[in-house]
Amino acid sequence: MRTPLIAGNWKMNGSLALVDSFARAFAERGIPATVEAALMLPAPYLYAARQAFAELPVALGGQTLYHQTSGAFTGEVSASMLGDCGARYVLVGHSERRELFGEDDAEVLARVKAALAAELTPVLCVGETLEERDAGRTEAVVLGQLAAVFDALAADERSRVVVAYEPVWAIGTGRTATPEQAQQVHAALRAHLATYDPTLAEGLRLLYGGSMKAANAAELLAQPDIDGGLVGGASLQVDDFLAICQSAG
Ligand code: G2H
Repeated sequence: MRTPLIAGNWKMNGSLALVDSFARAFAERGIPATVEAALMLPAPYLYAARQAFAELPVALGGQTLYHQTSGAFTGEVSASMLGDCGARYVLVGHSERRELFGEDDAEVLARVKAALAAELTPVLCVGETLEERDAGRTEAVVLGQLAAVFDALAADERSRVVVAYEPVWAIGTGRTATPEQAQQVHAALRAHLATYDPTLAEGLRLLYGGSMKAANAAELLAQPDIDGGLVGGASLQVDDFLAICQSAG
């Protein structure tokens, strides 16, 4: 039985005031006990969120990390720094990082390993562009991105990763994959995971991301291989985010 995970990704949005208002809303309204909620925050807000969410059932996460543990890497943030500030999760390989900041599969692998070494749970993001989908290459692309990391991990490391499928053409566009399109890719991802170990495939959580919102979450989350959501735009409105958490319950 996989516990659904609804992870908000604020991207480069938000404020300390928004952190506080989310904490108040979670305290007043709660989420179903069967759902795990997480917020991937801009790094400067993590420590304040650690205080604000201390008594609340909401995990925190970073949106990126650098693969080195420390040193002369001006502007970068290490896995242990994120952990110090309250993060339990960290996104790795989000398409915006791959596209805008040139993170390739080798860098994504190094960052996943750095996260695991610091006891953070990496949320490995994979997804195809519209061009790749139209060329019939969806599965080749996402399974390639998955294998680039999973082939290089030890068995105990693989089981500590969460995978998020985010079709690039559905990110922030308002265009969502249909539940059938998403399920098809999730099933392919799970089948690939089974080639490493059927128990791994059974237990590992696969999130869907890409314009998930209160209005479409329930039917996406009802798919057998969709174990939660990585929610961008809709995670900035507490009503929407809480409604998505309810849909997963
Ligand atoms: C995909 C998703 C969250 P949105 O990036 O990571 O964003 O829900 O805005 O499409």
